[in-house]
Amino acid sequence: MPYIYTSDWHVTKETVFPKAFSETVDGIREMRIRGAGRIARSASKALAALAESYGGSDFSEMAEFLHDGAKLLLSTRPTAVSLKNGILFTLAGAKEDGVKNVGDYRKSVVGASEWFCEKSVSAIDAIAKHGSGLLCDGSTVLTHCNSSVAVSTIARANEMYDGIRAFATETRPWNQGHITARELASSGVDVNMIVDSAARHIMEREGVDAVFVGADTICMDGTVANKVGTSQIALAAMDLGIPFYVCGEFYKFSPDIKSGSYVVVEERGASEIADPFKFPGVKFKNPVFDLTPARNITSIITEDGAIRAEKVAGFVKRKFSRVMGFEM
Ligand code: RI2
Repeated sequence: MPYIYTSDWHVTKETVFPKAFSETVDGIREMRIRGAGRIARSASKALAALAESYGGSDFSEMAEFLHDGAKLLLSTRPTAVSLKNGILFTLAGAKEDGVKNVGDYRKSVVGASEWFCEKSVSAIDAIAKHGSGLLCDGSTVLTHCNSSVAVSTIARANEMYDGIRAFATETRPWNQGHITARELASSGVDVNMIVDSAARHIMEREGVDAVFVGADTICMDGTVANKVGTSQIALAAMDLGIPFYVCGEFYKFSPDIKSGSYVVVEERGASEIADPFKFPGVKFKNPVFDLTPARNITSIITEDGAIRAEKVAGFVKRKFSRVMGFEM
């Protein structure tokens, strides 16, 4: 295993962080900053700013400061591996290169953050290109939640072809589908918003040709953790013979999560579902992600092209060893 995945992130003392850093941490935790890609880039930029804010000259102290910051960021959203990968890609390079002084460390972290943010954004464009190529004039698609890469894919298809139609689930309880519907509409896509439970019916009656969703974590066995409800849509798509595509940039893959049973599924508060005081005696359960097995996924569209979900392990081995320069 590469050392970065066995790193022991720990807070060794009470650390005081700059206000802007704490605002990013709170923003991710409270979902003002959301979407697997955005939280990864925000965390990476926050660490770069933290490196720049360190005013001392003690390398070990700076390393501890950044690792305490990383630990705090990691605690905000437990499911999306994008967050962990964004942090690791930002901090790991310096250790790889044996950096030992404050100035070089700062440069390394800032440079790695710029590299990661640029690569993660260009991956979205590449996936949109590959994904839109799977559609044609008159295609009808369905998407769930708000994935920047799924939205970009549909918007690009709309630029390339005539008569593209989209259905966006509202995505309870946070209604991220409202964002999707607005984004697609402002890109000129003919979009309908539907309630989540209408997905199967719409797929069948409206002639949906393909489903595109994003990913929060892609396990080595091809299981995909994404917004709760995704796995039911995948099942319905399979039942109806409709291709189900997951859009996944390199940092949505997790080399150290073998299968879905190892994914920590975030559970959020009852008040996101309803006002608990209006339901005396009722308990609430609010898992915000679910797990779609590889067998229900047609393919995972990466920046390098589409791969079969069952082939994730080989892709990760090639991709991560090329990007990070280490053996798995
Ligand atoms: P992009 C979101 O999580 C959704 O699950 C979405 O599919 C995923 O992140 C990927 O988003 P949340 O933060 O990186 O809304 O494709 O809980 O934008």
